[in-house]
Amino acid sequence: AGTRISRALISVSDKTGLVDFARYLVDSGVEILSTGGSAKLLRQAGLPVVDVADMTGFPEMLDGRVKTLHPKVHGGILGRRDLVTHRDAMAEHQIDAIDLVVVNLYPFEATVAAGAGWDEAIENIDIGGPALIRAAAKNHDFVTVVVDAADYALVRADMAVNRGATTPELRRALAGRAYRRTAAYDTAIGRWFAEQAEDALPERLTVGGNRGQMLRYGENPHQSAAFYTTGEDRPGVASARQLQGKELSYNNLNDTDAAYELVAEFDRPAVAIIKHANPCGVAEGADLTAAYAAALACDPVSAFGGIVAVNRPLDEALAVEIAKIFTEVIIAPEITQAARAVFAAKKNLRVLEAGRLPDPAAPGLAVRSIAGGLLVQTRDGGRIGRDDLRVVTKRNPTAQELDDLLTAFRVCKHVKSNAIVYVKNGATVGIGAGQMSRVDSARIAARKSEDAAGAKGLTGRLTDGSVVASDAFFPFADGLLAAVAAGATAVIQPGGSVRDDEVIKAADEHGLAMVFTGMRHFRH
Ligand code: 93A
Repeated sequence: AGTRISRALISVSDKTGLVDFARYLVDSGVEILSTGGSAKLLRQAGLPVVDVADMTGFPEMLDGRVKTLHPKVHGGILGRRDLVTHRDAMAEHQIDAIDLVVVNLYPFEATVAAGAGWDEAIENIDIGGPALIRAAAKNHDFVTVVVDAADYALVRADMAVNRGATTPELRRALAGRAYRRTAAYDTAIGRWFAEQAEDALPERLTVGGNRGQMLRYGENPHQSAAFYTTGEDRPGVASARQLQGKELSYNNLNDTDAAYELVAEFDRPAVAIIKHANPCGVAEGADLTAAYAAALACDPVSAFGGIVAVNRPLDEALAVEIAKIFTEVIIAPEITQAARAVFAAKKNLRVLEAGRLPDPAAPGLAVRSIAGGLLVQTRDGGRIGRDDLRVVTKRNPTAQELDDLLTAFRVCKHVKSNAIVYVKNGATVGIGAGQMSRVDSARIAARKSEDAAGAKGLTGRLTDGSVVASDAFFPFADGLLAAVAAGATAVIQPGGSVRDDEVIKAADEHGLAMVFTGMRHFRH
C-alpha cells in the first residue's frame, strides 16, 4: 500500500470537518502545511501547523492571488519517489515530499449564484487550488488528493487500516474525482463568462448549457448561429481539418456535410457537387478526375459556387480541374501536397481534410426543430444492394442498367423529396429535387439535362438511354411516363402504391425494366 503519509498540505475554502480531520492527521504523526485562513483555524484548534509562506520563504502576496504557486510546493507534490533523478533534484533544491493534498476551491459557483458582480466573481476564480489538485492527481502513484470534505472519512478509514498509508485504488479513484472537479469548476467559469457576454449578442445560443462555436451568421445574415459538436466518434465535417480558406459559414457546414455523406455511399472513386444541400452532379468513375468531369457535366451551370466532395485522396490532376471553376468548399479524406499547392493560389477556397470517410451505416441521430420542440430520429442508414431488388416488369435490367439503378437510388437518398435522379454510365445526367409533385421533379430533371446537353452543343438530352430512380413510389403512372418521355430505359423505386399494377403496366408497355427496393428514402 505504499509508505505512510507524513506530510500534508491543507488549503481549503470550505472548512467543514477540517479540524477533526486535521486532528486525526496530527495524531497519526502527519506534519501539516497550510495557507492563511486554513492555518489560522487549525492553530486556533491547538494543532501544530507550518505556514506555506514559512516553508517557501515567500510571503502570500497580491491579495492572496499567489499563496502556493511555488516550486517547493509543486516540486514536493509532483516528484516521483521512485526515480533517483527526481529524488536528487528534490534534495538539491531542498524540496520535501508532500503526500496528501487537501484542497477545496474558492466558491466560484456559490459566489455567482448569489448574484455577485463582475469583480467579486473574478476574485473567486481559484488558480493555485486547481494547480495543486491537478498536480496531486497526476502523481497519484504517491500522493493522495482530497477535493471534498465529504471524502475525509474515506481517507481516514483507509489510513486506519493501512498503517497510515492509503491504497493505490483509493488514490486513483480520488485522482479521477479531482479532475472531474477541476473540469466542472472551469466549465462553470466558462459558462458564466458566456452569460456575461450574452447581452452583447443578438440572440441566446445556449443549448442544454452548452455554448457552441459562434458562426458569422445563420442561413441569412440577420440570423445568429453557432455550431455544436455532439462528441460522437463520427468522421465527417465536424472532425475535419480546414487547411485553408475563409471561415466556414452555416450554409457551408450544412452543404459540405451533405456532400461528404453522399460520396461516402460509394465503393468506387466518386465525386459529388452540392448546391443548397442538393447534389447537382454525382459520378462514380475509374478515377476521381474522370468522375469529376462526369459529375460536372450533369449541371455545369449550378455547379458554379458549389461544394465538391470526393471519397479518395485528392491529387494534383483533380485539383487543377476543380480550380478551373469557382468552388466554395472542397472536402476529401486526404489531400496530397501537390494538390494543396494548387489550391493555395486560391486564398478564399475552403479546403477540408477529413481523414476518414463517414460510415453510411453508422448509428446516430438526426435532429431538427419545429416550433416549441425538437424532432429526433435515427439516421437514414438504409442501403439497398442487388439482393434487395425485385424485378416487377417483363424485362430484366441489363448488367449496366442494374449498376446505374443502384447508383441512382443511392444518390436519391441524398436529394430532397420529391427526388428523381437519372443516371447513365455511373454519372447523374438529371436531378429533380424538392418538388411538391413527383411528375414535376421528373420533368425538371429532364429539362435540366436538355440545358446541360445544349451547353455542350449537343441536341437532345443526356437522359436518353439512362435509368431513373424515385425516392418514393410513383402514385400514378404519370411520373413514370415523364421518365419514359425523358428517354429512361429502366426504373428503380420502392413500390408499394395501390396503383403499382398501373405503373408496372405502363413500364411494360414501353419496354422498360423496373425494380422495386421495398425501401423509401424521403428527405425533407
Ligand atoms: O488565489 S489563488 O488562486 N492562489 C494560490 O496560490 C492559491 N493556493 C491555494 N488561491 C489559492 N489557494 C486557494 O486558497 C485554495 O484552493 C483554497 O480554496 C483557498 C484557501 O485559502 P485559506 O487557507 O487562506 O483560507
